[in-house]
Amino acid sequence: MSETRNAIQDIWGPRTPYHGTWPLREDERVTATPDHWVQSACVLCSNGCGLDIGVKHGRIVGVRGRANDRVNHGRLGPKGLHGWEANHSPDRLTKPLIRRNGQLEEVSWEEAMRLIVERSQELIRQHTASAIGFYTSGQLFIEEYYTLGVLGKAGLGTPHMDGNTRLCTATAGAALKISFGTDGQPGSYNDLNTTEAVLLVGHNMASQQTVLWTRILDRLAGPNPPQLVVIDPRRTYTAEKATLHLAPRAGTNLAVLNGLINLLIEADQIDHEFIKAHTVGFAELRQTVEKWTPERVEHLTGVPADKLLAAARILGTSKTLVSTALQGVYQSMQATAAAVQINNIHLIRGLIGTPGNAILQMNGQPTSQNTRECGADGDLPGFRNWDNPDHMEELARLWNVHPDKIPHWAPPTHAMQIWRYCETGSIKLLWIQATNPAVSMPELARIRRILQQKDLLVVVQDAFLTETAKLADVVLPTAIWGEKTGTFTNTDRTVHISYQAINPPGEARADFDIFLDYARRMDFRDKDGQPLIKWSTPEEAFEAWKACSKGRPCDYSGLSYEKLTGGSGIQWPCNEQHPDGAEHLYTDHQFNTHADYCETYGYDLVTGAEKQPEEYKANDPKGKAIILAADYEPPHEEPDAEYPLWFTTGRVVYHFHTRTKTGRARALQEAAPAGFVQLSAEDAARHGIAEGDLVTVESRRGKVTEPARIGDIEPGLVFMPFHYGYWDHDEHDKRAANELTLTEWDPISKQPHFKYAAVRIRKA
Ligand SMILES: Nc1nc2c(c(=O)[nH]1)N[C@H]1C(S)=C(S)[C@@H](COP(=O)(O)OP(=O)(O)OC[C@H]3O[C@@H](n4cnc5c(=O)[nH]c(N)nc54)[C@H](O)[C@@H]3O)O[C@H]1N2
Ligand SMILES: Nc1nc2c(c(=O)[nH]1)N[C@H]1C(S)=C(S)[C@@H](COP(=O)(O)OP(=O)(O)OC[C@H]3O[C@@H](n4cnc5c(=O)[nH]c(N)nc54)[C@H](O)[C@@H]3O)O[C@H]1N2
Ligand code: SF4
Ligand SMILES: [Mo]
Repeated sequence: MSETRNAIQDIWGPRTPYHGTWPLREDERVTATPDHWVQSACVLCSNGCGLDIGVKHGRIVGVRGRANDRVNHGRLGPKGLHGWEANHSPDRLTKPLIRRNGQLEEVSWEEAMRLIVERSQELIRQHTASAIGFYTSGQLFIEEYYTLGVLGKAGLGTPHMDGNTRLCTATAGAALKISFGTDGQPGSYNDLNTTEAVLLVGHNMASQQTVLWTRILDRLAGPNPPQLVVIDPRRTYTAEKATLHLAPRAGTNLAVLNGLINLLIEADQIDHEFIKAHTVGFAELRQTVEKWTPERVEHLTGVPADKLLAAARILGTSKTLVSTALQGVYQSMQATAAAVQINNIHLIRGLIGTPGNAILQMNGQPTSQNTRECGADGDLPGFRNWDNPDHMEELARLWNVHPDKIPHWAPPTHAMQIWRYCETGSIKLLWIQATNPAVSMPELARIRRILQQKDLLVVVQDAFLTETAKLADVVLPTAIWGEKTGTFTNTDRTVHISYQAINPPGEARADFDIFLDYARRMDFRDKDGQPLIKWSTPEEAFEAWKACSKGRPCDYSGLSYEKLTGGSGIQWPCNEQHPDGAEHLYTDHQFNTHADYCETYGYDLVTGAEKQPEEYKANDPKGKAIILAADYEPPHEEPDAEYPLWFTTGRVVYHFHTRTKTGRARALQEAAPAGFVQLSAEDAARHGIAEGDLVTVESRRGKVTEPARIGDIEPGLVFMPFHYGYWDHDEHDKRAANELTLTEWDPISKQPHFKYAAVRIRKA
């Protein structure tokens, strides 16, 4: 056993003040000396740190950061250094399972696949392919999503395919599309090296992207440190380092952001020339934010007027700015409307497309960018527009099918609606891959009920017998990271290759091979009677995806497995014009809003109503960015006499989601073995609760009991991490935060609201 640091105690590692270059720091943790190293990247958050997997006698024995990678320069965080232990957990699934007489029994792959294929064919005969739904992930590889996207859209022709990315980064995609015409992050992580100010909204970067945070820590320790504005109702690790921490009431982001924009306009700290030459919609923004005076913002959000003024001064006077948003925005009220206001701050200040300026509408999951790019969520591959007949024809040509085969008569079904269709019985086969909705979806009692519905065949494709798999009718055991080859893309568009290092256990198979097997057995054909899916290896699938992405913003055509091997990850677009990738999009301030190129014709930000193509074309922004304003609306559920407290949920640094991996890595699980209820000293005192006392938290939908953790949170607000399901716990003792959350979603991105609900508490 050797490690370059104990990352459990020392989360971020030693400071090396930033003076213009990144000193080498090759973080490593191995339990034995590897016989060889295999190139990969970390899949335990969206940062996508480059790493090598150490292998000895066919087992993973550790990892080390890749010093030459542009993302992390060798650095790794606690999850990256420890998470791989889950690969060798003794409770990995090794055989397919089918439910018989109420019990899951081991069967052969032949039997399991035959059951899925026979049911699919029967449903298509009786009801059309619309009786089949896919709920996929933000944790597979490009090659897998693309294969899935093609077989779902051009093979089956079902509109019901989305990912858990709906819970994660649907709002990031929506906000980028609305402002700039298509998805795609305008800036880069490297902008943090020089920026004068950083705005983090609802994003606990110190905990959730620990390696990215070390860049900020090193800037703070160096000359010319950036000013840091953090907007979060809790005093997080991130907020602790802030120049200015604004702690608004849950669900009020839009009021705070409108207040900030109002102050920027009032102080005339805006770029009139840029606004005129490169944007549309400014007048309406000015009108909408006008009434959000600091006093009004303070009254509604609890953010003191002088703090708002101070924050606006930072945002208005710094010559460069990096802004990020994450779940405190995306999973809260008016998610897309608020995320778009962050884009608007950059647009009215003209801070985009140049070094030091970045908007990071953050991703969360390691490969959620690719779910969106490949159209395995409610999007079409290559950021194409389902409402644009030319885009549909392009896809049909690529896949050699008739355009009408590809569902596009309405927007693709979003995940919340897919679950609703399962509930009402119109979807009769739900195929779940690499996600654990029995812990991660809101309102778990409802989700368990749906999963157990008699006329719904539930297929779960996972490496572990999760809470969801336990309720499935068919369980397919899969290979995971390290056991299969593929590529994926992080938040700042950096594409990495991850090679297979070891064999999967038992009969577990790569998701890629399962999809190919299904496509073969279903005998999907193109227009000429040839097999629809013309690839059989990940590299061939990558080549097919390159062709599909060519000419679109996420252009991969200049990449190859060979080019991705040996050095650093590479950013898209990578093509003839940008042979080594591009740090910034929109360097010429021409945005992707042309009617024939854009991914959406837009929405009303408050109601979510979709705009008609004719309406968009009549006012074609032709490359100008779109400034869209929105006024504040109150949350769907607010505290009242019965449930007097706000409830919010999120993460801790040591665990990833439902802990299927981090709960099986010894040091991570020991560092955070159980859930907790975080509440303010005032609320604790009022209820006679002391640190560590068991607290019962109850909403209209359920109740859970966990120990109290007091402090670092606004009075009136209760926080729980959502990591703790019951796979390693008493089955009957339901303890997940999502027992309490509500089934509501953003009108535009359709992302569910995990960040507010009304609850009451008592000492248990
Ligand atoms: N350690 C760890 N890292 C992870 C993950 C993990 O599970 N564990 N998951 C990855 C994934 S998939 C994701 S999506 C990201 C998520 O990363 P984050 O978004 O940073 O994580 P959260 O803790 O869900 O939420 C962030 C903050 O939102 C705040 N918040 C709650 N309500 C509001 C509100 O109304 N307004 C504002 N401004 N803030 C609010 C919470 O207090 C919380 O600190 O992390 C990624 N990285
Ligand atoms: N209350 C509350 N709920 C939330 C959130 C919140 O902040 N608060 N955040 C939401 C967000 S942002 C997210 S991203 C979701 C995450 O929620 P989930 O997606 O449910 O979380 P994971 O635990 O990452 O589940 C991934 C599953 O995929 C399996 N897996 C890993 N690799 C592979 C693979 O290669 N192939 C296959 N087939 N399986 C694999 C793992 O074993 C695991 O069971 O939770 C959401 N739910
Ligand atoms: S920051 Fe994210 S990608 Fe990097 S090592 Fe940590 S978990 Fe892995
Ligand atoms: Mo996420």
